[in-house]
Amino acid sequence: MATPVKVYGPPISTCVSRVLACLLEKEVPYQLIPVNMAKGEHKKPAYLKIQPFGQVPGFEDDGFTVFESRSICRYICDKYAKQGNKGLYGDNPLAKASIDQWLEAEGQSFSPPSSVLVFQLAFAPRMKLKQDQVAIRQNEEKLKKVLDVYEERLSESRFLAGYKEHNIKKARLQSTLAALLDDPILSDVPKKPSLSDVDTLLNLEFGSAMRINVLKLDGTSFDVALMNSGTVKDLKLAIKKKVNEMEQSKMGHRHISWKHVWRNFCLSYGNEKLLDDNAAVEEYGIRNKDRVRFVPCVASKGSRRHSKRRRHRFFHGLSKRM
Ligand SMILES: N[C@@H](CCC(=O)N[C@@H](CS)C(=O)NCC(=O)O)C(=O)O
Repeated sequence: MATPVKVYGPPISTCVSRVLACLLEKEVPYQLIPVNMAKGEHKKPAYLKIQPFGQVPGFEDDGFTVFESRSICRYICDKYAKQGNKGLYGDNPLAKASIDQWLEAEGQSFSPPSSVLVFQLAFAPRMKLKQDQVAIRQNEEKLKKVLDVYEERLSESRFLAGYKEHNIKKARLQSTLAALLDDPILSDVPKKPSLSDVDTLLNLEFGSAMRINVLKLDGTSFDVALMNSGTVKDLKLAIKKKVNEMEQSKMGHRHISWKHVWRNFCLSYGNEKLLDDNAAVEEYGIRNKDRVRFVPCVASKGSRRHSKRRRHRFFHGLSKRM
């Protein structure tokens, strides 16, 4: 039976426990060798042969030594790739690179301020040392910036690091799709098409959907695709999606309050206002390649909650925005 790997140092040290956590995940048997740091054992020549900087952890496997806790973890993951948590260090080059980058960020950006804070806030009082308030403030600031980055990353992904194979395929597909959608021939296709967008576009090809031109207040227009059986409400949704997309593709995306738009404007076809959301657009006589336009609509009395001045500001903004 192979001799267990040796880890030197007290498990209370975060660097030692980092290595222990990795060994446990990879189900690797280990032997924990105590190092009495209070007595300065980590600075003695015998220990310096294992860890030349006189720090814990030290690590030994088959008579070879490795130091630096994160390098020890990488070694463990590579050597014991086929056991325990197999995906711990990534199962493809991109995942590995992602894990490495976050390990570096942890080592270089997170660890320095958090170590100072752990020492100042947890250990200094126990050791009856005076806390350094300046160091605490400065490192809280530094740590906050790092945590903001972590927060941002974790808002879009469950873990800081790693790419699953299917996410890589999805990302590749999305980038190929984005390149394709840059072609002017496909200008109708939304930049992030949903399944129903694709469905509508296919229906456009087969004649069961229509393309409607929408004239804005500033005289410019854009096209939207709508199923032949679509209602006024569907048309409004398609317009909202398209306008939001056009706004997003411009620098400095502005928020449009659609509730207010539809309270003050409606769509019209010819001389008729499309006032019934549930009516099919075909009932208004709208067909493929027809044009609808935005027109001011006098809202019913109950919904006129804004002052004249505020409404004026809103109309003005809308005609500039859209
Ligand atoms: N980068 C090293 C840092 C090691 C480290 O700072 N260890 C601390 C305990 S967590 C230590 O040994 N401190 C005592 C000293 O530096 O003299 C690693 O990750 O292994």
